Amino acid sequence: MHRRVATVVARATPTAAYLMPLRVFHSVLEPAGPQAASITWLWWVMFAVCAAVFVIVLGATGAAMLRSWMRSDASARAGESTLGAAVAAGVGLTVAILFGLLVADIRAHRIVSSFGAPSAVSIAVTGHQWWWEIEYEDATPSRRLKTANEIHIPIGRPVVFKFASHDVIHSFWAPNLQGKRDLVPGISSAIWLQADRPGIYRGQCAEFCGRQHAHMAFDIVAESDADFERWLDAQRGSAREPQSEEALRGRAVFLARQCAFCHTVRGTGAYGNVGPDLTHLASRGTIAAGTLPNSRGHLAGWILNSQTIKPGNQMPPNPLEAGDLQALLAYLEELR
Ligand code: HEC
Ligand SMILES: [Cu+2]
Repeated sequence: MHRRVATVVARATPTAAYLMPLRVFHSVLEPAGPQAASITWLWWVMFAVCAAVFVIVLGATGAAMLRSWMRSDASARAGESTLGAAVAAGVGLTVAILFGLLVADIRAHRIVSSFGAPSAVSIAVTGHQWWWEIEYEDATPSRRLKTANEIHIPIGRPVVFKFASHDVIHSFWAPNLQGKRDLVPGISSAIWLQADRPGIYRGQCAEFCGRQHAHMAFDIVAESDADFERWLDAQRGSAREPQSEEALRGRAVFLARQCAFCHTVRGTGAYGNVGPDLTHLASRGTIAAGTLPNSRGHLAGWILNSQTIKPGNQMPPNPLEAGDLQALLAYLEELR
């Protein structure tokens, strides 16, 4: 079932082809970790109780209509004596049901909001209009690393997410793994979550944050410990040295244009932080917060004029001469 659904979702959210089979349907009803499972459980409890109440109320209404249609005056008077008892039973049942749902709600909330075992992985997420800045924290500053929009986590271990916002209120929501958490400017907050099985879990900003709010998605890639550590090590490294003449020229273009004012490519002297860190851009499945697949053609379109793709975003158009553009693309594609 996952696979069939995955191809449907693929059209909506681009992913690197080799990762496709891992894409999981974006849904609260397909939980992949303990926090999401408790939310799903609560959803089903509410659904079952409300469905039962709905059927009972409709049944009682139908029965009452049928009786009033068939009854004589004498039986109407007899009915009045049972009316008080029926109302009392209804009120009692309602209170009991609401109390039961309250208990279920508190149970789910405790699981969702409790912090588990001390976790080795701590990820700071900062919301920007309209992308996600991701920083892996580490006690050793040189081992901290920044990336954007694609979050890797190990499976079977709790991961702490710490939230902040750079501008307006955003909301971090990966429905298969956790509930929503708002990113409010000036206020820091945290959640923890855990993924029990490998997969790519789509997330989406869930609080209207401006014109491109709908184009503010992210991916959580849950993988084995070994894969995760390999990924971390690769991401910690500085940018690769250009491997070809063309890429070398591309780096010169990158550094000569304003790109470096807004973007960081570690190891090159580009240390801007208005836009996403591009040190390992080519390792990511998508660009512009899940808006486009990370392919050469899409990158070219984005760089020339991102305003036609995501109007209003903070990156200005870059009219580049064809040779410079090709060189720049060759360089960016080497940033694995
Ligand atoms: C004024 C700041 C600014 C300048 C100058 C700028 N960018 Fe950007 N860039 C951004 C912002 C902000 C984003 C994120 C936009 C979004 O997703 O909403 C971005 C996104 C990108 C992305 C997608 C990254 C990802 O992982 O999603 C690429 C690639 C990129 N820029 C390349 C370039 C190149 C190459 C240049 C120079 C020719 C450049 N940028 C110039 C601000 C800038
Ligand atoms: Cu947002």
